Formats: sequence, C-alpha cells, structure tokens
Amino acid sequence: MLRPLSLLALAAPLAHGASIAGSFSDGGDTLVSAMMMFLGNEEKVYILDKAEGNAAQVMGHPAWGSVWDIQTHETEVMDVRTNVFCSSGMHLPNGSFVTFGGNGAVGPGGNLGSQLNPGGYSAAWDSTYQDFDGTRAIRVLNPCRSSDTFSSPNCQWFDDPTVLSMKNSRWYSAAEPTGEGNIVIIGGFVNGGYINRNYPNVDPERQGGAADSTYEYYPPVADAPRTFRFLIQTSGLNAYAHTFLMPSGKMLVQANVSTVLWDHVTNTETPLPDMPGGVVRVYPASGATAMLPLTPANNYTPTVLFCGGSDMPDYAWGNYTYPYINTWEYPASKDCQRLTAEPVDQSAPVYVKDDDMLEGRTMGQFVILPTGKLLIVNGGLNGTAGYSQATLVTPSYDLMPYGESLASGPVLTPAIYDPNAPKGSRWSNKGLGVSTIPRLYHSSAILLPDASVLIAGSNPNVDVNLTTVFPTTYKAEVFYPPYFSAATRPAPVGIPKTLSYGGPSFDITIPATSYSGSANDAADSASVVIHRGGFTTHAMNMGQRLLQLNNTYTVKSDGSIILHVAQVPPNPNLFQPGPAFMFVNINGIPSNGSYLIVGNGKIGTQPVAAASVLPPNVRLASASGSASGTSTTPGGSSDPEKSSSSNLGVIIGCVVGGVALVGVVGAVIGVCLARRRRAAARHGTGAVPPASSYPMTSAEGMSLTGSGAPVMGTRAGMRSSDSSAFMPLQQDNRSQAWNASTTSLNAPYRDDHDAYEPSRPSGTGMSINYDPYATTPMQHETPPPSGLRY
Ligand SMILES: [Cu+2]
Repeated sequence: MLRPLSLLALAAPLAHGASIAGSFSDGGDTLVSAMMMFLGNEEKVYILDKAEGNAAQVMGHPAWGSVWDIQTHETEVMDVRTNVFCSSGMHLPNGSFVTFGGNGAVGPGGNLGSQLNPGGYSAAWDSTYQDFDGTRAIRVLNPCRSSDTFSSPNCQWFDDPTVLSMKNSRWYSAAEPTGEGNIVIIGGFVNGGYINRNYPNVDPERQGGAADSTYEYYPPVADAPRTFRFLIQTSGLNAYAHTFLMPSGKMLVQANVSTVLWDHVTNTETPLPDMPGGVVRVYPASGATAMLPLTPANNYTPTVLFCGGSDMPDYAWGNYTYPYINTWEYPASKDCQRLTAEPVDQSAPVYVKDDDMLEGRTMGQFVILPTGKLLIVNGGLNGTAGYSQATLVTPSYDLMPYGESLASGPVLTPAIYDPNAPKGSRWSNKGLGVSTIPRLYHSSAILLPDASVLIAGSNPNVDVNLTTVFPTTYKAEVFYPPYFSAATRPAPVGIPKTLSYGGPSFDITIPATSYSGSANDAADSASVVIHRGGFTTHAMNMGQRLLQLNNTYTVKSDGSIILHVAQVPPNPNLFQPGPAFMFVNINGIPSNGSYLIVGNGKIGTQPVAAASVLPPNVRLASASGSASGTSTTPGGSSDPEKSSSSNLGVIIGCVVGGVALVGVVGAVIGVCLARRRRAAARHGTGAVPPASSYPMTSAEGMSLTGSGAPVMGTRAGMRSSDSSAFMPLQQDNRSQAWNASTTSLNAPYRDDHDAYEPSRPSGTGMSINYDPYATTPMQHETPPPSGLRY
C-alpha cells in the first residue's frame, strides 16, 4: 500500500560523503538568470527571469524561463510569453504554481517595447524580445517530471493574459495564500521604479497612478480590488510587503517600518509596533525574513524573524527614479528582531531583539532547513536591492562604481541560525565554505529534496551584462549544509502522499540500517516535518514554512523504529493547503524529502477533523541501529527538534492549538486527554490513488510561437483582459488544450481517503475554476463550499 517513493533515486548525494558538508559545488548553468525559482516536485526546479537578452533562445526569442533537473543539473529553456519581471508567486492547493504580474513589454536595454500601450508609458509587446505586457499576467504551471512529455502544453506555462489576468497591474505585489488555498495579491507598483513613491510624497495612495494600494484575490472575487490602508501608511516602501498568514486567519504584514495584523475579509487592521531602530526589511532594503518552525514545543505559534535590511533615513530612499544617496556606501543592517503576532497568552505583541547577524546584509535570504535551523545566503554588506544608472548624487553611469548595482560588498559566506540555541549563540558560520559567486540583486535560493540548497541568480542590470562588476549570472551552486557529513541518513519507509488537517495518524518505519547508536535515543531525537520551500525571489521565499508533526514511537527488537505520526494540526491556517516535502530527522540528520500534498487539493474550506490520537512511546533499551559507526551523529550537531520535552510540548500544543479553532476547542482538548490512553495505531493514509482514467485530448489551436507578430489579445473571440475573462476559459479555443491533463492527475488528490471526507467523484470540485490544468470542463460547476468568499 505504501510506496517507497523515489528515495532510491534521491540517494545519490549520500555518496558524496563528509567532504562536501558545508561546501558549495557547481550547480550547472540555469540558461536564464534565476531571479525566481520554485521546487516543482522531487525532480524539477522551475526558474524565471525577466524578459532580457539571454543568449538561450526559445520559440525564436530570448528565453526567460527554464527548468533545472535536480539529478543531472541540466537545464532546458521554457517559453514564458509575458514579462515576468519582479512578479510574485505562490503554490496552489493541487501543487500547481502561479505567478502574478510583472512589467510591461521591453526590448533591448530594458527600453519600452515596440508596440506601446495607450498613453505610451508602457508597452504591450516588443518585436525583438517578443515579450508581452506582464503587468496583469497570471501564469500557471503544473510541475512535470522527467517521465512526462515536457513539450506537451500541460508541462508548459499557461501564460495568456487575454484569458487569465489580474484586475490591476501589479509589479512587486505580495502574495499570500489563505487557509482555503486562494491567494491574496497585495499592492505593488503599476509601472516600475526604484521605490514606490514620488518625493515629496504628496499622493501616498496612488502616486498619480504609479502605485497600487489595493488587494485582490486569485481566483477572483466579484468585488473590485479594495484599498488596503496599510499600503498608504507605508507608502514608498510597501512593495513585496512581508506577509504571513497567522493561525487566526489574519495576516501579519510588515512594510516600511510599520507592522499590522490584517483581516483581509473584513479589511480591518490592528496596528502592531513599529520595527525597532527604523530598519526597513522590504524591498529594496531587502532584509531576510522567515517564519520560525512551527512545532509542538512552541504550540504551533508563529514567530517571524526579520534580519538585516537597511536603516537608511527616509530621505535617502529617494523616489521612483533613484535613491538620493550613494547606497553602496551605506552599511546594511545586522539587526534581527522576532515578532510573535498572536501570542498564546493574548499579551500585546512586541518585537524582541534577537542576536545580531555575523555581518550586515541586504538581500540576505533565509532557507529553512529540515532540521529547523535557518540558513542565510546571498546578499551584500552595503546598499540596497534595485539597479540604477545614477543616483541623485552620482548623476551619470560612468561614475557609478559598481555599474548599475546599488549594493556592494557581496557576502560570500553563509551562516546558520539556530532558533533554539541560547541567546547570544544563535548564529554560526563555523565549518561553512565560501562561495566565489556574488549573489546580489535578483538572486534566489531554495531547499532541494535531498536537503541541499540550490543557489542561483544575481543580476543587478537592466539587461544582460556579462562584463560589469556584478554581471548577469547564470551559474548555479548547490550548498551542502553540515548534516551532509553523515555517511548514512535516515531512510524512512511509508511516507504518505497526502496529509489531512487532523484525522487518523499514520506510521513511518525507520530501518535499523539507516541510523546508528541507541534506538531509544534515535527515537527520542526523531522529528517528522513538512517543509514548503516557497517561491524564491528578491531575498524572500514567499510561502516558505516548516511544521513539525506530532509523533510518538515504538522501538522494535530488530532496531527498526516505528514513528506514529499525527496529521497536520486541525487548522489550515498553520500550513495552507498545497505541496510540501516530508523529512524525518534522526539525531539531527534529515532524510531525503518526499513530495506530498497537504489538504484536499482544492481551493475551498479544507476538511478538518480532530487532532490525531497517538499511542504512547514503546522503548526497548537493547535495540540499536546498524549503520556503520556514529555516522549519523556528527559532533556538535544539536538537533533543535530533539526533545525530552516533546511529550509535554505535544500536550501543550494540543490545548493551545485548539484555542484558535472556535467551536472545536472541546474536541481538541478531548483528543489531548485521549492521547494518554493507548490507542491502536491507525493506517489508511498514503493509499495510492487509482490510476487515472482521464482521457487525454489533443491540443488545439496551440500556436504559441508568435513568429514575429503579436498573438495575444488580437484573436477573434478573445475576451478583453479583465480577470472575469477567466471564467469563460472553455469558450476560448486555445483553452481546449487545458482540458487535457497529465501529472496533476497523478498528484495526490485524495479522492480515496478517510471517512471524514466522503468519497466524491473526481472532477466535480473547484479546481477548474482556477486552474487550467484541472481535470474536467466546468460546465457542471459545483457551488462554492461555504466559507469561500467570492
Ligand atoms: Cu526586482
């Protein structure tokens, strides 16, 4: 019933052995500069660049999309039709990914494209680069695997704003999913610029039409975008706002030096304290931010960490045109602050000063490791993100000391932050290697399934420039965190393909051959986590989260360890529905990650059941692992999830987790009490969905080549590009292609699962309403589940 997944295929990095721990290695050539990346599945990383003059070509024009193979480190170009320059991105509940907005069409040198939009401030298309206006684009990709036909439209980007687009133009919008899996798209510039204001700032809401202070949804709602007053308050430094969904369903939003807890449904705001020290964390200060791991020990209480950025004074930030100082001379911040926006004890949220970073960083980027520690990579010692050919005080390009870069002093050494270490000792770069590649503006980094980290990008240039100080960079690196010193890593068996919010627990077996030492100690150290790498761009990983599942264990006489693992806590706001990777840590060493889907794969109210009931631990002192030596316990590695306190944490977590769930508090607490009773281990997760019987239709009207002439928006029968046009998707003959589906059908939709979610026929859900890769036409649209706010 339980498939061993592709762990064998992922085992290769283990062969590298101790020599690679802490080091960088060549990651190959990304073909396009990796401004944005996301991990599609166990095999593929998808890469996006802005429209620019890359040598790599696709469909007769420079490529700005590609896909990188994790095993081979080889890259293939992909066609992206619109200018994806500085868009936001997010996963969908079914494992697809979507990006929002971008910039107008450009040609060589970043100049306006050849076919102007009305008014002449932006362009619809360019005859040289053949890119279309991306300011309202919504691009959807259903990740494919090597066994799929990559040339099939189903494996390619769906990118046609005449069919699917936002209501407003957004460059540098933020995107955050709700617990129902729909996405809130927040703010942005309309056209572009260094920061999102004129100076003096007399029109903070609209900037004469250059700023957008509204938010909208994907899938769209009937209402027009509403004004988010926080964006007016933070005017100028409010693009790519840092946005984190909280357990209540409200969002922690941080921009400029302000912070708010925001209910997007009622559009009401609760002010939170200002950022101490006036440190700006959003673009272009570009501090590193991440939500710390959600664990039983912290009662699944989100705490967000902000590190670095810049405390430049307000004037220095300048305006749309450029900064008013020479930013590259201004040291970046090393300050770190923590904020728990919804404290368990209902106390008033406060910023708490954390350990300074080892050096100042702008554009530092956090990657949460499966062990619960945070890796920071990339960035610079001085200055800001963005590029420019001048500043107010350096009026010409030939006087710019670092070309167009507004940052200097690339930080080449990563560092690791341990959120559970005593204050004063949370940062370390001991044993970590030094990269040779500066990663400044437009860099990216993301965790790979083998728990290494792919690092790529850097391009503080308006168009490809291979000869400047900080050139357009195509070379990727793979960084191997210290746990790669382990000769043997845990090889869990029985990882499910789906997880639910509450519901029956499941078992994972750790074979004795995959750890060493005392079985009891190994079992005590075990943590099972789900990790979402997010959409990485601009020193952020939008949507990145790590959540540790509750577990107990049974140690067997043969040294194997059965982990009894709870489902996700019964609150989808803790870990929104969608794709994730499950890792099991033993003695501080993570397994490879296995792809799974959290939730039911659909947008809408997620099924929620009572928290899983776990049997008590069963220990056996005589049992031990049989991996050679002490290879899975490298010296000095303290596992943050390791926990003699974990059982206590489990109980506390249950009670507190219930607080956020109005109406089920009693049930959850009841479960916590029941946890102490022996309960039979339950199985039933991880069942493999039946093989698809969906017909494959052939693509029709899929001439995507453009061949010199604009195609978008010029075809008869197409709707104008308001987002309501996405409803009649099926009326567009090009959309026939999307009736076919490939890998999404193999994705772990949970049609066959669990008593609390009655079996339902496939294809009658909401998916087609937002995802052109969904399985059946929407003629028989089902009513939205209650709670969906359309
Ligand atoms: Cu950018």
